[in-house]
Amino acid sequence: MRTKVGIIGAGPAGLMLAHLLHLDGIDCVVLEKHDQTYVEGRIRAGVIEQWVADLLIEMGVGSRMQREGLVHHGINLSFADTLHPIDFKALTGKGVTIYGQQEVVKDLIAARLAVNGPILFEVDHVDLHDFNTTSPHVSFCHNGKREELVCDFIAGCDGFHGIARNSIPAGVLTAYERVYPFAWLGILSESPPPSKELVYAYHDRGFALYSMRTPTLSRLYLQCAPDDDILHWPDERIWEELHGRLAGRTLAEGKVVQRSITPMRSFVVEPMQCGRLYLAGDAAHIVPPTGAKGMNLAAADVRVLSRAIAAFYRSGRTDALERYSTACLKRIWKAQRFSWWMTSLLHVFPQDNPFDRRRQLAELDYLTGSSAALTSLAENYVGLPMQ
Ligand code: FAS
Ligand code: PHB
Repeated sequence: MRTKVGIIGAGPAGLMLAHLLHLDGIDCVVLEKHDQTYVEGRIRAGVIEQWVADLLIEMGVGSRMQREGLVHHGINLSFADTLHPIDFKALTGKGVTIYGQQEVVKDLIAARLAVNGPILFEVDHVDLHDFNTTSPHVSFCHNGKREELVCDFIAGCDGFHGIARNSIPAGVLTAYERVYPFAWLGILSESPPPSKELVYAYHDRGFALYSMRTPTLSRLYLQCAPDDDILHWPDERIWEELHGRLAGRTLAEGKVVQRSITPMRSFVVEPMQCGRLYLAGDAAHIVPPTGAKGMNLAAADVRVLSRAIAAFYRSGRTDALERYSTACLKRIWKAQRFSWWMTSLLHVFPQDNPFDRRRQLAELDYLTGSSAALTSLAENYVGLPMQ
């Protein structure tokens, strides 16, 4: 098999890259280890920054998002028994779109299949070779047969637990990491959310987030212990905590149709490339979901990578490819800072003492009373301008 770009992983990063390259007339092949149903059923992010929503529409894969997505003009902060609405539209002129990551993935896979773009599901034993040469290749098994994909570039879009990052020789990458002393227990519940827009709650009993997928399907999160077991969280206990941590609103209960516990970490590797292998999305960086940046950063990486690859095929120029890491890392570290700040502001840290609680409450009080501080929160949340 021969193509221009071999893409490992059919998550938001890999699929968006494939469609952006297709729109530039550049051939690529997507290799995914799971089957289509699994990939399209995975519950993850739900907040799409304004420029990402605009890009999905520009790419021609945004029509269902425009029909079914929820456009929000702000969020709410809940603390000290009070709910504080924050109007991003008034502060920045922008908002966000609430539309499940798996819906974005479904739309991108449908677009890929509609243009007969090669996407192979259920591949395994994926190995990357010779990416320090001008003709890298990928070996893998598909339908029990060993295959070889020869290409000009490899895009490692295979997430945090993928093989691409680990294929880079030791000593090339530097990793930066912070692991948080808590996790998120997330549920999907057939119930209306407590507010039309998201509620981020700071409470002595721990953080809580009241998000949604539709006006009748809520996505709710609770701060829990990092090694907590989902079996220790029967529905009654989950609802008791969700009621207990919410101020100024009543919460309707419903049937819990999905539940999971997600560890919390901040992680970045530098550089995000080695020879003709380019890392994008969670393969290169992880943010705690408090800032809702995960999927949006993946989109930013492949926006930069697709332009750099297109410049190479258009004019043989390699400068944008050489600058790929530097260009992406500027945005990634700002998103890391914002996600760490939101996480530090809104979670209860086991090692903290009553002084820290008062400090967090004072910061929330300052934040909700200062247009300067609110504007900083708003512009980071809706998405900083793409360079
Ligand atoms: P992904 O992990 O989405 O995709 C990588 C793909 O590569 C997967 O389909 C995987 O199966 C495939 N793959 C892996 N190894 C492979 C191999 N060897 N061969 C072939 N394919 C391979 N962000 C938020 O903003 N809000 C949230 O609430 C939120 N919740 C999250 C919950 C969880 C459990 C996780 C893990 C992440 C969550 N995130 C959230 C962050 C999430 O949105 C990620 O940032 C986003 O999925 C990143 O997209 P990709 O980089 O495409 O990686
Ligand atoms: C979600 O809807 O899944 C969601 C929203 C905001 C976050 C994280 C997750 O910060």
